[in-house]
Amino acid sequence: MSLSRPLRLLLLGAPGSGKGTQTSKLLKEMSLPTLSSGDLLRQHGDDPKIKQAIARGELIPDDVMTGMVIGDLARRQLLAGAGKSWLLDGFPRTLNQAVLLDKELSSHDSKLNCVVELNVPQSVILERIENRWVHIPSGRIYNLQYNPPKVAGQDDVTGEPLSKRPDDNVEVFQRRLDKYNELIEPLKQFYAKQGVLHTVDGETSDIIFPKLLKLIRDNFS
Ligand code: G5P
Ligand code: MG
Repeated sequence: MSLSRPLRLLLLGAPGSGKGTQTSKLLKEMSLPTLSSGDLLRQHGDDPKIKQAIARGELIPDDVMTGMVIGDLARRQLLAGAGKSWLLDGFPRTLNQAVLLDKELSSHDSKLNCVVELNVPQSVILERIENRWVHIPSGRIYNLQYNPPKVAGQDDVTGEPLSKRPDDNVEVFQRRLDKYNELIEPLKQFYAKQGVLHTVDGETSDIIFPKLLKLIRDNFS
């Protein structure tokens, strides 16, 4: 799909709702720079305090996280003007992060123009997480039922070993979910007021994806 105007997209959704999965599906339809705050932390967050916070399911402080994301967008020259399209997954996830990002993007005339909440029943999510395996260097995601690797335990592209995320266990997952439920409403209100918030519902990523694609096609192509 080609776009007639820049798409600056944020995917919101509970842990395990499929933000990373929708990102990879979208990349098969269009070329789009993407940034997942979780991947960024897992790939570059060598600080033991960051590793510990992730393993406990706690959030990284807003100023640290915002600095990392804005730094990465700037390094990749995605802030260089209003003409670039890109996708954010997992950031912002607090109202404060949203305000800080909004301020930075406003100064580049490139505010988020499409915020999509993936609304998946939380009852179906836990099982997905227990069966998730990841290739940390690329961020590629697998699930033993939904999208298993071609060879058990190995990344499809590099053949390198897959890992379990330290925060993918029942106790930490519940903490992440509780945090999400506590923080999401003010964030949604912030973007609803700007007229850019959309919600797509579905029990599976295959049900959600065509809805997401249609939304983008109807508004940006
Ligand atoms: P992350 O990495 O951003 P979360 O908790 O927001 O983590 P997560 O867990 O990465 O989100 P997701 O990306 O929404 O979930 O879901 P996914 O990986 O695509 O899908 C989950 C699993 O389900 C996969 O195995 C997938 O294959 C499978 N699946 C997908 N669709 C289906 C389906 O239809 N059916 C089935 N059966 N399976 C399916 O953040 C991690 C931590 O980093 C820090 C925090 O500590 C956070 O806890 N962090 C931040 N801290 C502060 N501020 C921020 N902005 C931060 N961002 C990250
Ligand atoms: Mg993810």
